[in-house]
Amino acid sequence: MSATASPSKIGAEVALEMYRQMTRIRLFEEQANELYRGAKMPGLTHLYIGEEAVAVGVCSALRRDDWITSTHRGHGHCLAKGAEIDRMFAELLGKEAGYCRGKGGSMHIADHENGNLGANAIVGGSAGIATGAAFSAKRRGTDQVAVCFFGEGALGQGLVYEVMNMASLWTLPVIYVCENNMYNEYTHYLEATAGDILSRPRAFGIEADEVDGQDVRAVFARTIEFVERARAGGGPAFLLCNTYRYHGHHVGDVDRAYYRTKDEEALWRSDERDPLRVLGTWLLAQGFVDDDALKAIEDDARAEVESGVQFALEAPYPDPSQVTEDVFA
Ligand SMILES: Cc1ncc(C[n+]2csc(CCOP(=O)(O)OP(=O)(O)O)c2C)c(N)n1
Repeated sequence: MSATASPSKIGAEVALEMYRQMTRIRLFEEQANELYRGAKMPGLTHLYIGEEAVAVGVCSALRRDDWITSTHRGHGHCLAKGAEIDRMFAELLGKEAGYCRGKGGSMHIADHENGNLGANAIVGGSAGIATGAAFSAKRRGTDQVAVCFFGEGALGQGLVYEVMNMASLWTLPVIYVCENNMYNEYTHYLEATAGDILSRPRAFGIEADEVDGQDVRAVFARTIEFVERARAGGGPAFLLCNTYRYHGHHVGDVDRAYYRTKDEEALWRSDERDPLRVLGTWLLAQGFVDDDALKAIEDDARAEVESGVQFALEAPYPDPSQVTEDVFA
């Protein structure tokens, strides 16, 4: 591990920005849940609460012109890569001001200006897009890097292995970030994923490692190393982040006792594992902040979320005449 990448060397400015981003994501998601519960959002959504350190740790290691591809649980990735809260809410509510002019919704938010090539409702689907972006960067001779976020459920999809094979053969600048929140919908991953996860990328000659996905500093430090290596022509990498989703598979999955226990949920929500608490405790211990400063960050994020959702609720829907625009068949 290089000196600059060591978690203990991460300075106050970077750590505080990561805390701010994780807080924004947490509060955005809580508000998205309220929109669903208040029947103000069409359809449903998959909350990222509990996993914030993965998106923020990874995206903090990227440049704006680096790419990401995301999943059905993608709000955290979009925000961490630079999306604005008001346009995110507008997209969730199907409004014209949204990132896809209201036609994408929660599971299809793309934000090319910030390097987000899009969320994707097809499990594993975005692996091909990220690998293609990395291929494009290599062919054009840029030093951009692509990151592919996916849940461990995508490890059952053949596409992921086809593209890892190509990425290794062609030394592509792509990083596969597996967010193992332990459940594929309502099934524990050990019932669906055979053997050792890291052996899979390693079989293709891809450098692979795992980190505590609740510790944003650990995620950030390892990602920086992989990104620097990929930028310098060192090829693909695979980062397994062990994490947990606090809520159900989607917002309607409220009765979870038949597939996981309340004790397990409480353990992951504890001060020792909650990603915001883990970073907040570290910031306080380092003397970088006091309780008031953390509270101020939360207050600012809450105000941003409140004005963002108000903007979206009041924003107009697209005109019906646009219904066939941007439709490809
Ligand atoms: C190809 C495909 N198969 C099945 C589904 C239905 N489905 C949606 S989410 C999901 C589970 C995904 O689990 P995981 O990849 O671990 O992500 P997580 O929800 O845990 O973030 C499934 C099976 C789908 N969207 N796409």
